[in-house]
Amino acid sequence: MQGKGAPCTSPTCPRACRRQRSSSAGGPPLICGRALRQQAARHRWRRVAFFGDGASNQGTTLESLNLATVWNLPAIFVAENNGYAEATSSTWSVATDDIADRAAAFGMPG
Ligand SMILES: Cc1ncc(C[n+]2csc(CCOP(=O)(O)OP(=O)(O)O)c2C)c(N)n1
Ligand SMILES: [Mg+2]
Repeated sequence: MQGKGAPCTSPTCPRACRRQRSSSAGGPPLICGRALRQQAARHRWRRVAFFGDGASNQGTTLESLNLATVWNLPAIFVAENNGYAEATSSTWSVATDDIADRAAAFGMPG
C-alpha cells in the first residue's frame, strides 16, 4: 500500500471476519484478546490482525503470534510488507525476505 499510512488501510475482509484498526504493532495483541472472547463465546468469527513490516519486528507482534498458537485462538495474522516502516527500508530492518516465514517459529502455517 505504497504512499499510505499504517496497515489501518486494510482491504475489506471476507464475510466471516471482523477487522481491527490500529497503529504500529497495536493490532496483534488486541486481536488476541478479541479472539479469546470469540473462543469463549463459541462464536464462529475469526479475528484478523493486519500489521506491517515494521510492526513485524516489534515484541508485541511476536508475543501475539506465540499466544495465538498456545491458546489456539481463532485469529488470522496478515503481514503487509510495503518495503518501509516510515523511512526505514525493510531490506535493512527485516531479517527475512518473506515475513510469513516467521510463522513457522510459532507453529502456525505461513
Ligand atoms: C509502538 C509504536 N512505535 C512507533 C510508532 C510510530 N509509527 C507509526 S507508523 C510506524 C511505521 C509502521 O511501519 P509498518 O509496520 O511497516 O506499517 P506501514 O506504515 O508501512 O503500513 C511507526 C514506527 C507507533 N505508532 N507505535
Ligand atoms: Mg511497512
